[in-house]
Amino acid sequence: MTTAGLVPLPVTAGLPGGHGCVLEQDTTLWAAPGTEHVAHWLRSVLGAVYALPLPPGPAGRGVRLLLDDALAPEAYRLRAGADTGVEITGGSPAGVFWGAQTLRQLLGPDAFRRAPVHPGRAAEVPAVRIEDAPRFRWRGLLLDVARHFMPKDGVLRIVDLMATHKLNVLHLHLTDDQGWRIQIHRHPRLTEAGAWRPRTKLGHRASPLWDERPHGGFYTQDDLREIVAYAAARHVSVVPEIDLPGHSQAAIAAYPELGNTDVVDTAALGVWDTWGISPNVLAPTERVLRFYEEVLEEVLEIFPSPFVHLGGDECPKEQWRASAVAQARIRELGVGDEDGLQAWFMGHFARWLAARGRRMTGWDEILDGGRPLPPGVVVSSWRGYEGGLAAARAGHDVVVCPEQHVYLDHRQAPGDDEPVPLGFVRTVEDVHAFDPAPGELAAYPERILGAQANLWTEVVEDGRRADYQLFPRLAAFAEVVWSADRPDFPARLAAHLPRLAAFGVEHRPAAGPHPW
Ligand code: TNX
Repeated sequence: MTTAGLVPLPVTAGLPGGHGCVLEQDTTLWAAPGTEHVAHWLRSVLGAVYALPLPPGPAGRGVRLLLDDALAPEAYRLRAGADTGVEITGGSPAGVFWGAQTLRQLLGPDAFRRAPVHPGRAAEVPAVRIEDAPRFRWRGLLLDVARHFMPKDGVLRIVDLMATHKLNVLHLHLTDDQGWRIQIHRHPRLTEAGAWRPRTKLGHRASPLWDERPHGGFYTQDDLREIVAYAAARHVSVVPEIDLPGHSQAAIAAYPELGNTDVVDTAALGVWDTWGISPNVLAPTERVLRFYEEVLEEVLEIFPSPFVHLGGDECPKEQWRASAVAQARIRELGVGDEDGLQAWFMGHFARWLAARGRRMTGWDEILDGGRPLPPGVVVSSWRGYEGGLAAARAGHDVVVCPEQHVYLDHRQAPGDDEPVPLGFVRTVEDVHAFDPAPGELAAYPERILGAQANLWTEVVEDGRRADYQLFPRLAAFAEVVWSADRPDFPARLAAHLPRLAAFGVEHRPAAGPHPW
């Protein structure tokens, strides 16, 4: 084996023979300007587990972090040996950081712990020569923190696990019918009222696993700034999602005037206590547009991401059909019908974001009705690949995330003994076989930003269950988006699971489900 069980697999990895490199108390670390944060990361991780200080030293020996702009930005080269020490050269600081992730994997499972279990055990890097670069530039994970809130520490831990797997986009689904999780100073009731829901009803899928408990929580703006900064130091960018005009009952519960007040008594609505899609959607009025512009102004201050996701999915149109206000709007705007009204709604925010230098991203329903999207809009293709193909044909960038393949809330084996026997069966092997660009989509490589695995959390109530649903499938997914060729995955995964276990991940065991 030439690859030391690396996941994701590098483009080329060779063991040239000869002795490896032992990192010792006096091993120095030299960081080219711009890569100091990688040095800091290495010191904190390896310092904790091997008590290695890695003091700054000369450029000629020890561990060296270098830049070479002849390499692609996220590419890196890693060389280690008794004579060479460890040299990581990146096309940019991101490349150096991904090389540092590979270095940690080469050290073995203990490198994933937070304190030494065998004090004095040497940190030994095998002799290797690795050349590596990612297949896609958008290597994403969606975390739905709306259906079940994930406390800040849990999110930071997920960012660490993403970095370990060289994933680089965290899509935070911050709002939904069942909860609003981002503090907005201008509209404080969004979290004062919208972040808390009463006992959830069993909803449409009767199972003891559907929580039936009151639930809530939200991030302050400083919490989110901290998450953004923590992720940025790990070359993960955070894309916020504010879902509209559907999936908005929590906002309407906080501010009833956002809803279709001529057809429902929105003042009587609470945060939705049922899974599925609420019929209570935003009213298509100027007042609602202004409200959300005010929300987004605060969102843009927190999240520097060039992409801002505004949902656009699953917006039931019954209330707009029944509402005199909405119907008058359709006539006044000349948009034809309710689909046209939704296109107007999303188009307004796409242009609003573009005027502020950001690009709107939306679920593939933003293509429904066949009206052209404003330039620069990105489509998340989740209902299979069709939306992605239509978007690519129309000249739009695409993030591929079909529910049939990469919805990690769905079960990972057949049988009733999975903790959550929901949805399509997607085994770790299925995820590893996922093709982000099948058929005609392959003809538009320049339009495919990459792919994303989505963890929706109706049935994922806490971090333990998130671990179980994510792993090891997220490792398989990460390899799909990083590595064009990926032979011998089972053997490498077997070497990788002990790393996850040492980190403290309660992954699904290879032998079968946990008995809960
Ligand atoms: C579909 S993906 C949804 C989510 C659910 C998920 C459950 C998308 C745009 N909508 O709201 O949580 O299925 O698997």
